[in-house]
Amino acid sequence: MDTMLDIWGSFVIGGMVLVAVITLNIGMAESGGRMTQELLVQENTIDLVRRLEHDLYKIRYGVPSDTGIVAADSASIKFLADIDGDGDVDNVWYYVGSPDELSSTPNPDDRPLYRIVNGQTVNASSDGIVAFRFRYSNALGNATAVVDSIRAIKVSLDVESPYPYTDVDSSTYSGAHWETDIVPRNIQGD
Ligand SMILES: [Ca+2]
Repeated sequence: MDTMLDIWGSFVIGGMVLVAVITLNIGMAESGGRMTQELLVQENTIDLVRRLEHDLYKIRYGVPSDTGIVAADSASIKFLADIDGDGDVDNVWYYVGSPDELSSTPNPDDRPLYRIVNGQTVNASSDGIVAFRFRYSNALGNATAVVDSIRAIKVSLDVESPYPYTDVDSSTYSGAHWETDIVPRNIQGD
């Protein structure tokens, strides 16, 4: 019960901050086209970050063994968690693809972020991620690549619209940057 309160508490606080940011940006938007693009980018970013925070916070939740994170590097993370709370442990894998995999969009830099749960691609994102990075730290706050030592995960991402501002020029894209630190409760050691 405490865990659920923590999760919803962090969503509500995160949501309030994002609403404030969106309101500010609406006030500053110059043209209708630009505003629509920025809103779309921000909505996509919010959805993506919520999903990531929800999943990563649950690492090793409902897992009877000591295994939480299975593999981790700057572009991917594999972990065990009962992410949907149905009593069965799930295998979750996030990884960033390459821009070649989104060659259908005019933006030359956007790339997909894949979310694979139990071998099936669920909610794969093609939301205009142009940069994405996981960073891991141990109990002392130092960077680590040892999966058993990881206690916190920093996610940073840059998102751009898939299409340029057609009413301004053809090489400018709406952008948003996000960084979040996630401290999954169930990998803090005993
Ligand atoms: Ca499950």
